[in-house]
Amino acid sequence: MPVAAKGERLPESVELLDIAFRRASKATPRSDSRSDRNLLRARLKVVRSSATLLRHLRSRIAFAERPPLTDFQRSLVDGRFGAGTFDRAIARVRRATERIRGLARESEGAIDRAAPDPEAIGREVRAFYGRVSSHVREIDRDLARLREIQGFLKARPRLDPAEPSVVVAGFPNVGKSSLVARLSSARPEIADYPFTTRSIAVGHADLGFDRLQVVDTPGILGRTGTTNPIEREAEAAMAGAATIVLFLLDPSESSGYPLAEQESLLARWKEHRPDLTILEVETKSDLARRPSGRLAVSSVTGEGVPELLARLKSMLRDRLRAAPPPDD
Ligand SMILES: Nc1nc2c(ncn2[C@@H]2O[C@H](COP(=O)(O)OP(=O)(O)OP(=O)(O)O)[C@@H](O)[C@H]2O)c(=O)[nH]1
Ligand SMILES: [Mg+2]
Repeated sequence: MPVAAKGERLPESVELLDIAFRRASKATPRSDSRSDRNLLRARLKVVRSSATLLRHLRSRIAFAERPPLTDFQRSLVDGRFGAGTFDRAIARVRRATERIRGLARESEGAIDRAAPDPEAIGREVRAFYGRVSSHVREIDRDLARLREIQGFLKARPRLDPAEPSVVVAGFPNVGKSSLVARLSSARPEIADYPFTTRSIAVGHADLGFDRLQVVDTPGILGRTGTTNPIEREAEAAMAGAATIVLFLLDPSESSGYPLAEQESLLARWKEHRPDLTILEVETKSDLARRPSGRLAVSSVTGEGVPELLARLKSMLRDRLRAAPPPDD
């Protein structure tokens, strides 16, 4: 049995091969003829070990297939792990399962042809184990990645793609979570320092005709080349927003960030993603007000919140009207 140093996890491929080969070695075919038993045992080894491997590999990718990832989840995964990483890992695992299936078929034929020579049969089984092992070891990093991605998604809310959603975004500490708590059922942590929110969270708001998913995100600084995974998660949520991005600006600057920097982040997003529907809102209106033409809200006094909800409602109604009729 493979041994790992204390506290260290064995690579999934090593564990998996160990289980598959151990299970296969317990094959005890019944037959009066010794040479029949030899042949059957060898065939069973191939069939059982490949079946165990295939079952495990299929279960490793099942989380991404039943049901398939939503566009929003895909955006989060691409943002965190790099675009294409997920697809590549899935494709490589699928390819390995096909190769193992093919190898098993070929080996069964080769074993039959090698019979009744016990040494030749043994050689074929060992050759099968060797080839299968190298295919499984080759996808070790992909298996580890997929495990990581599965854990990441498990810790994130799953948005319903059939319901509208609004992603609340902006610089750190500008009052995103406070507004999410005002608008929805979510009860996020609120504190007077940046990066209080570390990952996305979702609450629901009742708009009368629809249930709106309100997504809280970590703050974004948007400095080129220095984004950390927490910021990337917020950017991915914004980029993958199904319906509306609520971009918050804090003109009081009590967040600690100059308004000019917040404005320039907003301008960059508008320039690079003209396809997004962005609603610009100024926060902390109890502390600072200025004639900007934007909606102003205060999560402390509640000022502007009913107007904001009304605006969201009318934007969603417009989208519903603009959307093509659903298929029968
Ligand atoms: N006066 C006033 N303070 C507010 C308002 N909204 C939020 N704050 C305060 O601003 C600070 C930051 O609020 P959060 O809601 O945690 O801000 P955030 O944007 O979610 O912050 P991060 O998650 O760190 O990015 C807290 O001290 C809040 O109490 C507001 O409308 N008025
Ligand atoms: Mg927050």
